[in-house]
Amino acid sequence: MTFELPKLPYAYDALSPYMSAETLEYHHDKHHKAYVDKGNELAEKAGMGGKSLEEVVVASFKDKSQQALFNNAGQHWNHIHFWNWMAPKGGGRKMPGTLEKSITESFGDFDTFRGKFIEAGMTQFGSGWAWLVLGPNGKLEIMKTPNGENPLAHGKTAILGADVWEHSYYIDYRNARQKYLEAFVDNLVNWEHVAEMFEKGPLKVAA
Ligand code: MN3
Repeated sequence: MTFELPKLPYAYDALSPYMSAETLEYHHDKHHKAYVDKGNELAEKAGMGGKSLEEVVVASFKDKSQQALFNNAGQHWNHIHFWNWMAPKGGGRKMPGTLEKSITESFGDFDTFRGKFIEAGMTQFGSGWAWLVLGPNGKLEIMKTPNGENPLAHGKTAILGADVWEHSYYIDYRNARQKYLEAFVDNLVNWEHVAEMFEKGPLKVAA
């Protein structure tokens, strides 16, 4: 397949004031577009043009000579979902019941989940991502990864991810990553979409 830059699922100013139009213009139109363009070029060169995006992510992670392809394909996957993991008037603890039940069973309560997710983003040194993933026994787990790495590369299924690269928050929050992560959980998360990914269950990727 050819990687394509998806349209944002909302207007550029729809997440304001928690994420500005300026941030989304740069993040989507420049950063994500660059991953798509470079990813297509490298996938073609690697002879992986016929694979699905998920297959390219898994195969290029295993083959260390394809690190550059992995970086771009991984980031393409991450950002496709990142745009959908946010919505206007999102965030907070109002979410579909099955997901709420699983968060409570996995972490004890919502506030513990919130604290652990934010902590993962805060302790990811440098660029990377904080994740909520489906664990092996149906429980939910928190993960963090550097750069373009994602749970998919490790055989896990992400149902929520927060981009903690500086390009995701520096315009709106400068160096205050904590404030950005708090706003992400409290005001931006599209819990409906997280619940949809939760209901779908583990991703199966042949590579
Ligand atoms: Mn990004």
